[in-house]
Amino acid sequence: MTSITIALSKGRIFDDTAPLLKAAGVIALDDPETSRKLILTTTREDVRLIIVRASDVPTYVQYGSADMGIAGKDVLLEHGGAGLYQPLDLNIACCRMMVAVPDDFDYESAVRQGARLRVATKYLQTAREHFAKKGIHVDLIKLYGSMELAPLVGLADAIVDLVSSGNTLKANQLKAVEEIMPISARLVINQAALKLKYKTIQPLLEAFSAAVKS
Ligand code: PRT
Ligand code: MG
Repeated sequence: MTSITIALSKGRIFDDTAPLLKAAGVIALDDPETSRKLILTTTREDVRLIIVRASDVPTYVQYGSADMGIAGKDVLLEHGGAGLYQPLDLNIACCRMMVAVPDDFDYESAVRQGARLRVATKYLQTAREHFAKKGIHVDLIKLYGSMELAPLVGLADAIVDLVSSGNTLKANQLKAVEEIMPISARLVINQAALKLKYKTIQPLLEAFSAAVKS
């Protein structure tokens, strides 16, 4: 029997992925929110799940410790995608990558004047590429979370972050001024595993694909 390991993060990715996994007959035997187990067996003897940090999913799949994984496009862009086959947009965990500034900051005029902006973000690659394309001069400051705080305490003029409802921006007197791109979660597959385990992976891929469409 060929066994498949799927890497995913708990929280919104796990919640949104559960119905897709179920369509392929995969139901975790423990709840990752309450269990401390990092390896979850499932209703399918040949499929197990490993629970990792969202930003670590591509790494586990790249090195073949997981055959497949589910990761946000934001995470995949920062990782670079080496060794990963990305066959399917799962259309889950959707949000938008945005530039945001304090309510009272005139972003348009700062850009027009060619001001050098300090931008705090977890998404260095994506931010660098975006501002370079627009010809906006930036100093990027790497943060690991809670980017919304940075402009409030003078660390940055702007942030690049994910926005879904917009409530976090609003609660911190920030406004979105530019959309960089829409974001959703993707299925990623280790390129070598795809070849070696094709007979097991292909039906899983088809089940996910059908579940996404329905
Ligand atoms: O939390 P951890 O540090 O472990 O990692 P993570 O934040 O990368 O993981 P997680 O589970 O929070 O997010 C996993 C994936 O969900 C991300 O990689 C995105 O692809 C996707 N996703 C979808 C989001 C959001 N929506 C989202 N709203 N990820 C984060 N957010 C955050 C955002 O950063 C901001 O702080 O939610 C806040 C904004 O939400 P609103 O609704 O107030 O606009
Ligand atoms: Mg988070």
